[in-house]
Amino acid sequence: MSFFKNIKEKIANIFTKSNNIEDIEDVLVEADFGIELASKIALQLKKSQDINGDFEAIISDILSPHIQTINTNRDTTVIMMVGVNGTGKTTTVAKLANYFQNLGKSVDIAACDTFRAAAVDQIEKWANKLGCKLFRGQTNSDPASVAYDAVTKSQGDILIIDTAGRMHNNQNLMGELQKIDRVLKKYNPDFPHETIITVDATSGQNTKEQIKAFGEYCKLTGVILTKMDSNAKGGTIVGIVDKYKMPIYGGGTGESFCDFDMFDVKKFCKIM
Ligand SMILES: Nc1nc2c(ncn2[C@@H]2O[C@H](COP(=O)(O)OP(=O)(O)OP(=O)(O)O)[C@@H](O)[C@H]2O)c(=O)[nH]1
Ligand SMILES: [Mg+2]
Repeated sequence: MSFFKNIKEKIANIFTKSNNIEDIEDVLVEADFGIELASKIALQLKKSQDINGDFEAIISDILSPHIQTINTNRDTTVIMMVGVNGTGKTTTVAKLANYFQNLGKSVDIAACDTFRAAAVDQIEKWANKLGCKLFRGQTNSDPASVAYDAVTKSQGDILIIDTAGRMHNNQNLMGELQKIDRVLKKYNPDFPHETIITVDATSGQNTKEQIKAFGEYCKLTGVILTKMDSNAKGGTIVGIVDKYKMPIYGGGTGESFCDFDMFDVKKFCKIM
């Protein structure tokens, strides 16, 4: 089923019954578009003669300019994954590693979630499965020193840094993230080339708060949407892109390292 099929069906139903703009707005708000964007889209659809085509075009217009691929045409591309607890960072590290390996790139991983032994075990399993070199420290060691060690020793085409999940309103933990970022920049001012935030597609409007808060501590360069296979309602990513105009790099659709793709706007927006 397409990501937007449910919404389209609900909107089409309203059109056959009442054509009431407030009802359309309600469907979009319920689908996590956010009130402002929902009103804007509902107003545009009000005049529509072709609800399917027009809805698809509106979504496509918002997303298309921001759907991008990650540039890896450098000697070493350093990518740092950040995000709130459980949003899918570690799984996405594995997914990206697999994706880049399939493009013929060698990928190293830095296990900078040193807070939990289980976190290092989790990324180590992925690294072994994928044949990636892993840089790791002891449990509770300084994540910034693991990052520094990795960045000085990595010989991969790409180095992906996994970080611990943190609540965006926890200043201490956000400060530690800044420290990793600082240490990388000290080694090379261009590092990390990408700081990608994972957002859980089912988290709705809270994701905007997450992006705002993480963006205050490190320069976010893109978003990866995770858990698109679960009961995500579709609007989250549209709302984020509309508000922050940031690149969206792809989406996770399951728990395996294969369950990922860079966004294809046509496929993503197709509502029939
Ligand atoms: N269905 C589904 N599950 C996912 C997806 N991505 C991650 N998960 C699951 O979500 C849970 C959390 O994923 P992790 O990758 O450990 O998330 P994390 O952000 O690294 O978590 P912390 O390190 O604890 O902050 C795991 O059970 C994953 O298997 C996805 O795209 N779809
Ligand atoms: Mg993790």
